[in-house]
Amino acid sequence: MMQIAITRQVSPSINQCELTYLTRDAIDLPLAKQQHRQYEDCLEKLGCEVHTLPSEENLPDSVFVEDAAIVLGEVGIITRPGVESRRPEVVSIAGALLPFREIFYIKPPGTLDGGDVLQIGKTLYVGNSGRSNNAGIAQLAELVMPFGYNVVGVDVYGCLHLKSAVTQVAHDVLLLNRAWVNPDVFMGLDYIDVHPVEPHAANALLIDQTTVYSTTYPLTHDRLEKKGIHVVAVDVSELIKAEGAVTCCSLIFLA
Ligand code: CIR
Repeated sequence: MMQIAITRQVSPSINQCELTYLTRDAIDLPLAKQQHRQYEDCLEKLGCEVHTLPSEENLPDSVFVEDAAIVLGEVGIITRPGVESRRPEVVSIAGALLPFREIFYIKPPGTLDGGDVLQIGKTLYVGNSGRSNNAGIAQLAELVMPFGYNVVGVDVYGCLHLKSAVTQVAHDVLLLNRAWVNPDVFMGLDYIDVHPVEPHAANALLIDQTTVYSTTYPLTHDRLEKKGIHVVAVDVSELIKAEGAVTCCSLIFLA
């Protein structure tokens, strides 16, 4: 079995990206591309076989491949993103997943962004965010039930996606911002709070025993290390301006 990471090169139109909670700040395209390549190198060093899709000129947010699909051990779910401008992104992602998984689709009126889905074992926590609606969450629950997954809807407030508010940093440890999500939802799991001056710091990407983490949040990084979390830092500052972070730039699964 190989660990596969699907990524996509940064779109030349990334400066037209969707923004919800951030104000627009010019993105340096060459630097964004360079940071993205370093992110891919990091995934490779951690043992992933990186499959990079070519950039999509007219899809500004298409580097954020996480939102287009949910890849479980048994099956792939192609999402229906909550914003119209991102819906065409799923076509090529479905093509990229087809060799590896049987594919199912979220259909109208459902909407779902992969950034709202946090998988912990056989539980899928799904953010009831501005992007994912009840119909989308219900469809997901029905699709994954035959494979033994339990879907738990989670309220998020004040941030884009569930995984802006909480991610996994070790087998039984989460990193979260409790202003954006209620920690009580995740019973039985331990958690680390982001540093109060770094509200956006809850997005981390756990690959095996290593947590890929943005250099933008040094105070929270410190907290992770003090708790014994093994952290590898990557600079994705230009992608953060597009309201993305480390989980959203890849789809990682075993095949
Ligand atoms: C958007 O608003 O959809 C993009 N600008 C950012 C998406 C980030 N995705 C993620 O965190 N999963």
